Amino acid sequence: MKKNARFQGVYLVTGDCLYHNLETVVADAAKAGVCAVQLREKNADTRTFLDKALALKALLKAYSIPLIINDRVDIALAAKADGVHIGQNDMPYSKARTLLGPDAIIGLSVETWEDVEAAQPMDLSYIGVSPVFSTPTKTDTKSPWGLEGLARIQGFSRHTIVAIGGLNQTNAEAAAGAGADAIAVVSAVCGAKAPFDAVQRLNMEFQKK
Ligand code: TZP
Ligand code: MG
Repeated sequence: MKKNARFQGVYLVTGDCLYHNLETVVADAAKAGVCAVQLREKNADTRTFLDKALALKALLKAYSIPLIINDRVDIALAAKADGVHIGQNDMPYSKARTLLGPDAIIGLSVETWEDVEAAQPMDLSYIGVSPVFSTPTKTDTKSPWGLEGLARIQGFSRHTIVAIGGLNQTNAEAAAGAGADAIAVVSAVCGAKAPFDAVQRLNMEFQKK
């Protein structure tokens, strides 16, 4: 049960969109071929978060691209999203699985080697190796894994590996070479003038390896 074929290539995590609104960025990314979209809202109130989730759910349905909700199992349930991405301080995996059911996507961030080991028995859709490189998008992180850490996890973990943190066109190929099944990006797409082109180029770089 090593690889989940759903998580291959570029995975969009939403963030501050510099040039377009959220729905335009997500629609462009969907057209360019992301494997998943995670709605990440660190400051939104519950109603706003849910409304965005419902809008993205409707948008992504046409592309059969899964919508994953960051942190909030209640929002995932209310929006009938495809799953959640949880961190080490969020709802524990076992509770999330019980609440969401056996078919839900559940991704878990791993920040330490202990996290990687503890994730082994869990029925996860993927682990998020966080962060690979330090990034201004999220500053409350533990030490970056680097490409060496990513490769070490790839050699050990039975899970599909989504790399996140500081990934862009300059290092997507190296991340793939170190064992990432997918790269999750915020600023490389949300901060791009042309999100469609950004996803296409990331995919091309990622697939070079
Ligand atoms: N988790 C670990 S790093 C990160 C998250 C959500 C932010 C990644 O953002 P960017 O802009 O792709 O470096
Ligand atoms: Mg979290």
